[in-house]
Amino acid sequence: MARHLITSAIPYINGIKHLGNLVGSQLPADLYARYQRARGHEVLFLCATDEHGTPAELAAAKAGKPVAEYCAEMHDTQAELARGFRLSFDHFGRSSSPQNHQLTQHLAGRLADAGLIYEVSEKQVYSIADGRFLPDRYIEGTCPNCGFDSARGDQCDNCTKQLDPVDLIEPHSTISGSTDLEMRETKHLYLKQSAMRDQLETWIDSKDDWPILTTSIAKKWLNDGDGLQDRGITRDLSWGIPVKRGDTDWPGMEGKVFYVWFDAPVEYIACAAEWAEAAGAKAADWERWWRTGAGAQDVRYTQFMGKDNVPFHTLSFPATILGSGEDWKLVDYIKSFNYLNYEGGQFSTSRGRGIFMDQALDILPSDYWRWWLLSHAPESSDAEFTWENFQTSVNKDLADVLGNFVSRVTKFCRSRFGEVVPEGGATGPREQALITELTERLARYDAHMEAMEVRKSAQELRAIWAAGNEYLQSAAPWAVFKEDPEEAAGIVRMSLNLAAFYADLSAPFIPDAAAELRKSLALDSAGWPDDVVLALSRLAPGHAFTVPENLFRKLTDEECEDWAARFQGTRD
Ligand code: B3M
Ligand code: ZN
Repeated sequence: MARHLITSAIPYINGIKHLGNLVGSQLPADLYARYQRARGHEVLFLCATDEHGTPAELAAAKAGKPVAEYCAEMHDTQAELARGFRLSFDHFGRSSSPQNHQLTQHLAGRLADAGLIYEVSEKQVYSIADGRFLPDRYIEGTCPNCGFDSARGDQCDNCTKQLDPVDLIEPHSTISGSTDLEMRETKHLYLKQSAMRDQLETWIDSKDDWPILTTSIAKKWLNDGDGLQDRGITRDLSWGIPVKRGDTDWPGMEGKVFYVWFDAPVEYIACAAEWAEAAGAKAADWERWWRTGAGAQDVRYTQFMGKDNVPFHTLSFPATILGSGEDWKLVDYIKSFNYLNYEGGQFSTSRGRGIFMDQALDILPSDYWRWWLLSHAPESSDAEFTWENFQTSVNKDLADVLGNFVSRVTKFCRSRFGEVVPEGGATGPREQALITELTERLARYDAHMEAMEVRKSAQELRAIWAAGNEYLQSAAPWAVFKEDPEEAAGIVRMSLNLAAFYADLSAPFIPDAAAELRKSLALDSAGWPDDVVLALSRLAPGHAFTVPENLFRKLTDEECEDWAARFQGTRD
């Protein structure tokens, strides 16, 4: 039994996430976590809300609420939506937790002790109209790297370059829109990432199995300009983790907080501590996942994220934990994603364009979305959601292939043999051929799931469903029954076992439908088939079942047109 630590990028607290956010990290991480659990491995799957920085402050201001109150409410909302999408986190934490405060301050202290933090007195953008400094998202302008005109102070969304507010061309305040900005003196802490360049490069070079998307972004920023730049890790904000050196004050840093991207990845560790505390467990219980001295050298750690988050996970966060000189576990594999677009443009949180997690669940059960999103995951390139494609995929894959197969075999069995697995009939060449095909396909499905090839896994699963449909179609027990009820019984038994096989194999993608199917078939436990022959004899003659409700319904042209009109812009 292996041990898998799995984290998804932690979503910003600043509002309900859209489906593009969901498919870029949390959903594929859930697929992988469910798969590894089903294979019998020990899994710790963590996610949290990212509650600091300008995104949180700006969203709270917009909602007219104190930021702490806004974050607490939005955390609950996001947790509820995560449950709605059946994201199977072992813990959904908060980067504002006491554990993260403590650990972030501790790591900063260790970095300072190691000589990796220095103080810089620098001029920063100050807005006269707003009476404050303008860090990160409080300022926007044109990206000096690619010319994108709404680059934020900390990063360009278009080219992923990490920026400093002073880099922006024609900057303005996002609070007031004012361009009446001046440079004022303020002191900040910098992390000497440059000193760790070689160490980071050696580490990244050792990861020859990482996806190209991950390593190409890491290398790009490792070699950008003169090499890895040092990063400011503090901000003039009131909401966040106060700058301290361990638990002692940091002279000159009063009233400042750590930069959100400094504390957010630390939450991956702190979240494990939150998980242990919530479970009434001891420190040793989470440290065995995170500290190599406590057993984490045996852990396989996988992170999931959108491509814009890659620089922070391949460079900044490893710099923090390597620089601490402590025995923290480094990530083993980073699975990153491109973007999902919506009907010929981008999803847009600010313009309300596209489908948001709450709206999606209002109109259809989560399995419909999980299936489409995962089977169209933006892996090798950006992907696009269209209602037409969604309708086709739901109707063909879920309703016509899987749903129809289950419905046909269970209803036919009920009408001829009752709701019980029939006796009689033997396996012949037709069944042998099916078993051979399924054995090959199962091996491929396992290999793709293991490799986190999300689209290929979905394709293989669909092919496994289709193989059952074709078998049932050509074996045609309804026709055989008239001449040879014995033989028909054998076909039906095989088909009912196929349905059971599908319940297990499909669960990581469509957990609710799989659970319903298991319940109807009275399967006592969830399992993972190692051997197709054994798996297809799981339901013995005499085993009682009930015909399930239709697992999936078809989407009509009319409703898809209505939804397309409803989600083209501005939230209701
Ligand atoms: N909150 C950005 C995002 O949600 C950021 C990820 C943090 S991961 C430590 O895409
Ligand atoms: Zn740019």
